[in-house]
Amino acid sequence: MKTALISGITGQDGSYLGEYLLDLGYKVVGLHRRSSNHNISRIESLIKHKNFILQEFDLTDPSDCSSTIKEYAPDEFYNLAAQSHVATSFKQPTTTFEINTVGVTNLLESIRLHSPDTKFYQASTSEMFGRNYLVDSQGEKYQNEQTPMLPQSPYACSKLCSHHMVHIYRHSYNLFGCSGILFNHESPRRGANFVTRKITIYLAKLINGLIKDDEKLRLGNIEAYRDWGHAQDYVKSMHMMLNHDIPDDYVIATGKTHSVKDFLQEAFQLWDLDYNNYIQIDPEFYRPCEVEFLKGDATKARQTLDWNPEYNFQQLVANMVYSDLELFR
Ligand code: NAP
Ligand code: F7E
Repeated sequence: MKTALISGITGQDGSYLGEYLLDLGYKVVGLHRRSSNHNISRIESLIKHKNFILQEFDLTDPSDCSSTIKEYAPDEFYNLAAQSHVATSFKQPTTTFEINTVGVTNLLESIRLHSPDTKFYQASTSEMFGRNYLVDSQGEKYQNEQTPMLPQSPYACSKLCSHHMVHIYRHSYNLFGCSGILFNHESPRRGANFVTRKITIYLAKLINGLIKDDEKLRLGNIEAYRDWGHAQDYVKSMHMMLNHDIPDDYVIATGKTHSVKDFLQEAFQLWDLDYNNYIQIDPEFYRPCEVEFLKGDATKARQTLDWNPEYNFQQLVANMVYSDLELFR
């Protein structure tokens, strides 16, 4: 039985990846940081599984990283732990770097010293491209593994630095390290302060009569474009990367892009509602620097890993809306 360690197990992706690996027959050690209220809502099903262990862990602590790696010497380590909110990273840049960059370095060093055969997955991000894109023969903008990176936030910069650290450990020490450059992926388990979930929670409350007459959905830049996929599809690519012969980096995306406005339109039209009557633009939710356009080209992942997403945009939106409708009924 293979052993996989997953940091960030209480997060959206950690919970789905844990379920996926247990189904594949892995022993899974889920690493979560201590909190005063034991936040395990996303992992209740995992905790009941006989091959699942939940262990306290903080990747900003080098000794914790080193003792955890020594204790399990896992076959695979999936580093999903992060300060993952872009807007928060402008308010907490140092914390963001401590978790997203120094923390990753702690893990890479621990693996190099104590378990060099452990395969390592790093959660890189499309945010690293920032404002850069390539243009295809039809004049369409897109990003792939060849697109130069130009981060626009402390979050993106912290992730780009750890992305390079994985390269350095791969080339210097022959460590099996892969970075998945994942574009936005969402689900009913998405954190409530990301724009998609903020929209579907508001709509579900509205339909269930839980919104006061004058209470609007306050949003920032609704002109931004994102390539939105489903987290359940995306976690499978992480396992595929670590189980390919050669360690490498892959863009994971649907190849379709939609604006925040499109998301609003798609969600509200499920109830024949016009979103314009319910939203209010609020400068509080604008960022000091914005990434305006993301559309990924995942040709390399399709051809090399045989990875393909199952959910399209409409199915993703419907999945999130109907799930929240049930949650707030
Ligand atoms: P998420 O829901 O915000 O989960 C992040 C996880 O990291 C949480 O479990 C959090 O624990 C944990 N964590 C934070 N600081 C920690 C620390 N110091 N020590 C240990 N654990 C810590 O994020 P996600 O959407 O699942 O994303 C997973 C990873 O993929 C992240 O690295 C994110 O940056 C990256 N990513 C996400 C997307 C996306 O669209 N979702 C796209 C590209 C890359 P708490 O529960 O205690 O907060
Ligand atoms: O914003 C705009 C906002 O916070 C999407 C993380 O998982 O994906 C995520 O980062 C867009 C941005 O996601 C609101 O300005 C408008 O243009 O949902 P988001 P993100 O910043 O794209 C990447 C790939 C990651 O790696 C990150 O970890 O929506 N927007 N109004 C808003 N965004 C938020 N959060 N809230 C608003 O009210």
